[in-house]
Amino acid sequence: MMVKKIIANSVGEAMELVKRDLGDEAIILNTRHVKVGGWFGLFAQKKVELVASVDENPSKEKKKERRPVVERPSRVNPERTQAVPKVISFSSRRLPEELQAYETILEEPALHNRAEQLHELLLSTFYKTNDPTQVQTEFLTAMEQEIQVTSVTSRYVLLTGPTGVGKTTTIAKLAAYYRLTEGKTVGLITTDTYRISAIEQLRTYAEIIDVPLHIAYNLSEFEQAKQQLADCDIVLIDTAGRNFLDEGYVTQLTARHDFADTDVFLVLSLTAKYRDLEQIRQRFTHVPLNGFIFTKADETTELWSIYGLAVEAKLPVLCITTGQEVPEDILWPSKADLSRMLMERGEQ
Ligand SMILES: Nc1nc2c(ncn2[C@@H]2O[C@H](COP(=O)(O)OP(=O)(O)OP(=O)(O)O)[C@@H](O)[C@H]2O)c(=O)[nH]1
Ligand SMILES: [Mg+2]
Repeated sequence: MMVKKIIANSVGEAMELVKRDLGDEAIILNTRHVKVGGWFGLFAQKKVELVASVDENPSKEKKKERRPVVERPSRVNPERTQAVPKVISFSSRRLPEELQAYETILEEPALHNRAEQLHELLLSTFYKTNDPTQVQTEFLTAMEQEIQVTSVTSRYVLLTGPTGVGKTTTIAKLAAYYRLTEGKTVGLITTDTYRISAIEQLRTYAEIIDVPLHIAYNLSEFEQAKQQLADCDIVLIDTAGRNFLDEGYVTQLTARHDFADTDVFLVLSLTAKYRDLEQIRQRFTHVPLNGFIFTKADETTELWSIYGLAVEAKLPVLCITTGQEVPEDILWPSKADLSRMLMERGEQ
């Protein structure tokens, strides 16, 4: 194994030297900015130091392993890619100084399964363009391509999720939005009959927004309520919050509701730990979810859970809530809005 340290004026120039001296099989071990020369700390020049290695006697097996790790993204200008060594694998998690801000982002638990892929995207784009702005554009585009948003497609829309995440408040926001902004006829059903206060909470909203509310104590009453509201454009169904880390509650939910002809959204609070959110999401594998509603975006400094969950579950986002005020604290972001929101919050 030959290891070589190269100092050059730019990353692009350093990569050219690696290619010239060590060939296309070179592995980049580390990249950092250094100050060279000068006199008592004055007039030092800023350079790029790149440590690369190459196996001088690669066995057949090893050669096989060293397949290209970094694929050329198809969107990158082909003229610029000519100068980049074809086979480079990045074995170091360190990023060049210009991309340091991304290191914290890649540490996010929500990005755990994507960190390697995103790390490679960042480095390959930087080496091809030497332009942090272009890197950010590619990073945003990658997120935008993976994350999906959706809208309601069925007449019946059911919200489920852990206790206190904001299901009832969100139902009120949705009811106001569909009735007042979209001019639709809206009905409400609640199957949360465990607490009087829960019924009263929704009844108050129903009165203010001026939409009918039906209370269903069992499956037959639920079916009856659905029929009675069958003329509405949209019927929003509120359910009792449960500790869905306990799989038994997911089974109970499926027993109490008929999901045919219903859009089901899992409501999750962005203030919860990603690991818990991911576990809850996995409990719902057998429920035909149409997507997520994320709440309490106003109470957290980072929103990466949105990306992690949506991408892992391959499920779209319906909306995001941003406060306690009904009806205004709700957002209907596009894919582009979402990826921008994630980045902006991540940088704060
Ligand atoms: N900060 C903030 N608070 C919210 C948001 N959405 C709801 N809340 C608050 O969260 C609390 C619980 O809201 P609910 O709508 O009752 O939650 P729920 O999921 O229906 O609760 P259960 O039915 O008991 O499971 C209330 O104090 C709401 O005002 C939000 O987007 N941001
Ligand atoms: Mg509730």
